[in-house]
Amino acid sequence: MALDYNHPIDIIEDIDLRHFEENYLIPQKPVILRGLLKGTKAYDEWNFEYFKRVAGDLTIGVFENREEDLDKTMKVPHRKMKFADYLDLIATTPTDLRIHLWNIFKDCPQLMDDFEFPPINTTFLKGFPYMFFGGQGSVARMHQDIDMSNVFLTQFEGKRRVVLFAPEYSHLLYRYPLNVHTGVNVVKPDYERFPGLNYVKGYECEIKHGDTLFMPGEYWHYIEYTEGGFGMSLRSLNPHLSKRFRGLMNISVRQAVDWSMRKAMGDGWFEAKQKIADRRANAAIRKATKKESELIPQ
Ligand SMILES: O=C(O)CCC(=O)C(=O)O
Repeated sequence: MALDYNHPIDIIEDIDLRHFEENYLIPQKPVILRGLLKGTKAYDEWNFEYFKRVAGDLTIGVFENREEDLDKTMKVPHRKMKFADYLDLIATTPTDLRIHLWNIFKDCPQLMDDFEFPPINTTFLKGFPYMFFGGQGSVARMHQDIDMSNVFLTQFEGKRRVVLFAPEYSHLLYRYPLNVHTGVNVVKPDYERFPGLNYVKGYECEIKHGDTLFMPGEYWHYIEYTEGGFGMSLRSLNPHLSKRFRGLMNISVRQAVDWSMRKAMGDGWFEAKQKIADRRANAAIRKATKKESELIPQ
C-alpha cells in the first residue's frame, strides 16, 4: 500500500445553484468549476502586467518555504519587497517566495469591481476575498483552513497543483491536536515514521487560468506552484452548522489554548502534540486494518 491521491476531481463547465448545492456543497465534495468567472474583467484581464499597473508601487511581505514551525501558520513575512519587483521575479524565475492571504482589495478597492460573487452560493463571506501569489516551485505545505469555511480558489496566471484529503483522514494524516497542521510531507511520504499514510485516499488536480477549485471546509490541502502565478480565494460559510461551530471554536478557543501551552511548555508542548498525533494515528490504523480484514471472506 502507499499514499493514494490519484483520484481525479470532477470538472464542470456550467453549473447552477441547485446542481452545485446537491452534488458538491451539501455532500462537501471537491469539484473544478471551469470558467466560473467568465464574463468578468478579472477573467479577461487579470495578469502580471495588470497587477503591476494597479498595485506595483505597494511594498508587500513575502514568505519563503521554511520547514520550521510545522505546527504554526506563518503570519509574519520573512521579507519585504516592492510588489512590481516581486511580480517580475515570479513571472520569469523559479523561486520559493509566496504571498498568501493578502486582502489586496483593502489597498486597491477598485479591484472589487472586476468580478462578481458567482450565483452558485448564497453565503459568500464578501469582506474576505484573498489573493495568493507564488513563484514556480513554491509550496503551501499541507494544512486545513482554521475557520472551516468553503474555499473557491480561482487561478488567473500560471498553474497550481493541488492535493486534497477529506477531513475524515485527519488522524491518519497525523494532525497535531488543537491545530490544523501536520508534520507529514505528502509528496515525499515517510512511511516508516508515518505508517497511517498507507490508509489515506485523496484527490489531485492542476488548476490553470479560469479554473475555480471548490475546496470544501476542513479539507486538507497541499498546493504547489507548477508555474509562477496567482489566484484569488473566495470563502463561504460551511452549510453544516456543526462545522461552522468547529470553525468558531478553532479560532476562539483551540488556537488560544495551543498558543498558551506553547508559551508555557516551549518545545515540550510540540513533542507532546506529536505523541498524541501518533497515538491517534495508531488507533485509526487499527480501525482501518480491522475493517479490511472484515472484508476478507473466511
Ligand atoms: O495557493 C496558496 O498559496 C495557498 C492557498 C491556500 O492554502 C488556501 O487558499 O487556503
